[in-house]
Amino acid sequence: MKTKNYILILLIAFSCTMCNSSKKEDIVSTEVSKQDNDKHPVLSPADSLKMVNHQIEVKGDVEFPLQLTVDSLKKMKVVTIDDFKVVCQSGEVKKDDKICKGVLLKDILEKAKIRQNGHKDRNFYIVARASDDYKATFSWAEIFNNPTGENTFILFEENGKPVKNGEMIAICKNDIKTGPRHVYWLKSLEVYKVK
Ligand SMILES: Nc1nc2c(c(=O)[nH]1)N[C@H]1C(S)=C(S)[C@@H](COP(=O)(O)O)O[C@H]1N2
Ligand SMILES: [Mo]
Repeated sequence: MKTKNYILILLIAFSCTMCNSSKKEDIVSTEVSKQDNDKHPVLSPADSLKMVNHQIEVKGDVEFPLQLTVDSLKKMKVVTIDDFKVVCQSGEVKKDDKICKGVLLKDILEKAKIRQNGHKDRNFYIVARASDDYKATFSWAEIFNNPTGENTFILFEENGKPVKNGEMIAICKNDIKTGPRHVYWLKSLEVYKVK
């Protein structure tokens, strides 16, 4: 009887060490993939030119899908944004614009008209996606029921010149670190309902 218990305890102890070692491996592997994701690939001028879109698509759960160019944005209500800094999550200042021009994301979404089924149907999220598949996410409440809605823009001009890295950039001036939701090479604005 005693030996049986002893073997049982040994077995339990052994399986516990196995669990721990596999957990450690998991942590190591996610750390490695995180590092890879953080790397900023340096593209050749030709490759970065391939990332440029002349129009952005507004699609998903909208009544009027749109294809917007810089010219079509200029025909909407253009706003001027002063002193916009792009700050990476690391704290590094990546860009310091004295003046930019753009259109409110809110105005674009109102034009495309989110397909809402009654006033309680407001659990939507909006993905600003770039050609390199970099993306940022906004929520319906942030844009339509929060001051962030008055601070989220699609830019087409920086310091009196067309924007670099594509023709349009999504930004959120309200963010603490503005780098993450600064989406250059912008390709689409996608509206989805939370399932
Ligand atoms: N399309 C695209 N937009 C992007 C990124 C990216 O990799 N691709 N990097 C983001 C990050 S991490 C930061 S800090 C800012 C500034 O990045 P930059 O240093 O490449 O200008 O842009 C953001 N927008
Ligand atoms: Mo960043």
